[in-house]
Amino acid sequence: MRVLITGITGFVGSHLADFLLKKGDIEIYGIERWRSKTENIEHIKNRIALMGCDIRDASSVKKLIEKIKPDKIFHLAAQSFVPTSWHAPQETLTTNIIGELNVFEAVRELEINPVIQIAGSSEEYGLVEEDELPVKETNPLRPLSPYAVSKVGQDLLGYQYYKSYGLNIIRTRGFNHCGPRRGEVFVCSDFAKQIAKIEKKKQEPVIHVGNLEAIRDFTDVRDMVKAYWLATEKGKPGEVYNICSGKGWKIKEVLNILLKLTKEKIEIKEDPKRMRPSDVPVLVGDSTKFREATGWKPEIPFEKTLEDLLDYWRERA
Ligand code: A2R
Ligand code: GDD
Repeated sequence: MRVLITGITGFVGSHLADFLLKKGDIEIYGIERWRSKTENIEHIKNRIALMGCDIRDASSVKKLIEKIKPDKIFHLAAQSFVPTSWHAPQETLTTNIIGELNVFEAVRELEINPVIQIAGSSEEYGLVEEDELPVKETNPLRPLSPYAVSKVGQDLLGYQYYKSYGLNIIRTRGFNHCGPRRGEVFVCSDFAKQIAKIEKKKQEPVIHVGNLEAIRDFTDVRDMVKAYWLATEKGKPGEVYNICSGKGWKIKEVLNILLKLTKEKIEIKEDPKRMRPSDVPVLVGDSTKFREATGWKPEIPFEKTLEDLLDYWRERA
């Protein structure tokens, strides 16, 4: 089987490649840009095929897909950081929506029909009312950032290409996920990295934080990539599935778990620059539909995920 992972140099893509390599019998293709950092896939670089491609460039995407003729595509490449989407809304919408359009159009024009997984997001739900929790796939989408809008666009474009052209598109809405290799700007990594630096005396014993009141539903990335695989094996084209643990954690609790893993005495300081123009207050999901379709359930406890993430940063601080 030939599998293409867009976004293989990123957090989720690199873990998905690890997972597929363990399965065996799969040729893995990934894309890189000339300035891509390849640290996340350094350990597997001789076992995967990397090809140059920018997802925003239709001709580059078409040539890539024509060469590989993949059986499955995991479309993970994206501008994935919510705050950046306020500073660079156009780049976010272009990369995420037009990038995906380029994949669909290439597949359509080449008259191939691989299974395509689209990495949507819990951010698509945005503002969720108390009585709508835990959120089901049928909940209204009320996105609160340009990033969230871009993911709604990706999601609906996936639906439309399935309906109009019969493309084998399966949409997943992943709730928050973390673990080793998580980009340093995202909350768990940001806090863990600061703690690791404090331990090495490279930062004063003060941790800088944003909105600690938000509530998020976390899954370990290693469970998340298993779910993405199962989505392509057992999910139904045209359908959309929530992937989540079903448990909400206040960001303050996340910070407290991490602080318990260190002996350092650390002061907490709110940083107004880390506040968002509008932050989604609470996202906790219901993944019954996905669990019933695939038998998936998350296995790694969140505390273990945070421990592994802190160790990851300790090795790098
Ligand atoms: O920045 P790069 O060159 O290392 O590649 C990133 C890739 N990417 C692109 N690839 C090709 N052309 C582009 N114009 C382009 N822009 C970004 O997407 C990297 O490999 C990946 C993003 O990785 P992370 O920021 O670590 O995201 P993560 O957490 O792995 O998220 C995966 C998916 C995304 O669609 C999120 O929106 C969703 O899960 O939550
Ligand atoms: N990044 C960050 N830094 N977030 C903070 C901080 C901080 O110092 N302090 C509090 N937070 C809060 C944010 O305001 C947000 O409510 C929550 O922590 C999570 O923020 P992020 O880790 O940046 O993730 P996200 O929820 O915005 O988006 C991530 O999850 C989505 C759902 O899976 C990204 O991975 C998206 O790409 C993904 O779609």
